[in-house]
Amino acid sequence: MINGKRVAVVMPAYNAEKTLEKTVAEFTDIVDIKILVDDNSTDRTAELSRSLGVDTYIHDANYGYGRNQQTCYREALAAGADIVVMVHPDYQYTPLLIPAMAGMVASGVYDMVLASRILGGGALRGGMPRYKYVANRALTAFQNLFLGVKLSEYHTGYRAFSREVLETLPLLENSDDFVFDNQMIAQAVAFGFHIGEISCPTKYFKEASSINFRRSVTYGLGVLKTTMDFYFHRIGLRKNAMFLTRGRRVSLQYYAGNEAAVEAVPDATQPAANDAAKTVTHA
Ligand SMILES: Nc1nc2c(ncn2[C@@H]2O[C@H](COP(=O)(O)OP(=O)(O)O)[C@@H](O)[C@H]2O)c(=O)[nH]1
Ligand SMILES: [Mg+2]
Repeated sequence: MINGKRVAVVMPAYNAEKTLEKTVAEFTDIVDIKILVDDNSTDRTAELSRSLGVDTYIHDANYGYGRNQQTCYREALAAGADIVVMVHPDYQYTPLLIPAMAGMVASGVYDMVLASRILGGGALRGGMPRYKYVANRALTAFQNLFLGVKLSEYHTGYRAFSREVLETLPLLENSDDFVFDNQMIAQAVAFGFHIGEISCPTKYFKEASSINFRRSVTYGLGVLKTTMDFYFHRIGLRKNAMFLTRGRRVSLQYYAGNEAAVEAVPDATQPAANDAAKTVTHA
């Protein structure tokens, strides 16, 4: 709790077994709700998550990082969160900054907070590959120009949101892939939310990064497209559901009439039924 507001931390996970425990160990007691969504990992991420007392949801297929976040936010809203912080379970960003980020949202000054690896200048020292750094700076300059805001970077995976942001943005119109993160910032700008930044160190090591050069190029092209989608929408050339109030949003109605969507998985090692992981299907 901060300022009487319930804080949820959500972790979109894929094969995070080696780094999950270290990540969760840095959660402080302001965290009321802990959620992990396992995107059909091939390792023991979900079992470990459950044993650490984290509410665990398992996708019945590998739907991608964007779809994973849709489940994360839906479950955080369902659990009654007022503030939601996303942190990656790969220990790339320290969870020690969760209270600071959640506090900025709880203050009411910001609706959304990004933990920037560029502010403070630690990205290269933390081992960010040079080509990623250069692309980050160039894409950031490009987006600042077309989105009309001034952020130090758009590509961090460490963010905090107010409940209102998650209920308002049409997140179901976004990509299932990594560019989801970028689309979400463009949407927040389009809907007039106030975005704050905080500096954050980053660490690049084997388990913390699976995005290779090819996937980075796909992501970069997606960022360019997102920027143009935003711009064309804004000047009225081509409207895009991603930026419309009637775009599809994360909704708790998702499960209504679709009981098969979430099914409790019995687990012999967990006597209490509500401790069991749930399987989530997006069929
Ligand atoms: N849901 C989902 N998450 C993924 C997938 N691949 C990676 N991730 C998660 O996305 C986050 C970012 O990926 P990562 O490889 O660390 O990217 P990088 O740190 O930017 O190089 C990590 O927390 C991963 O667990 C996937 O196929 N599905
Ligand atoms: Mg990573």
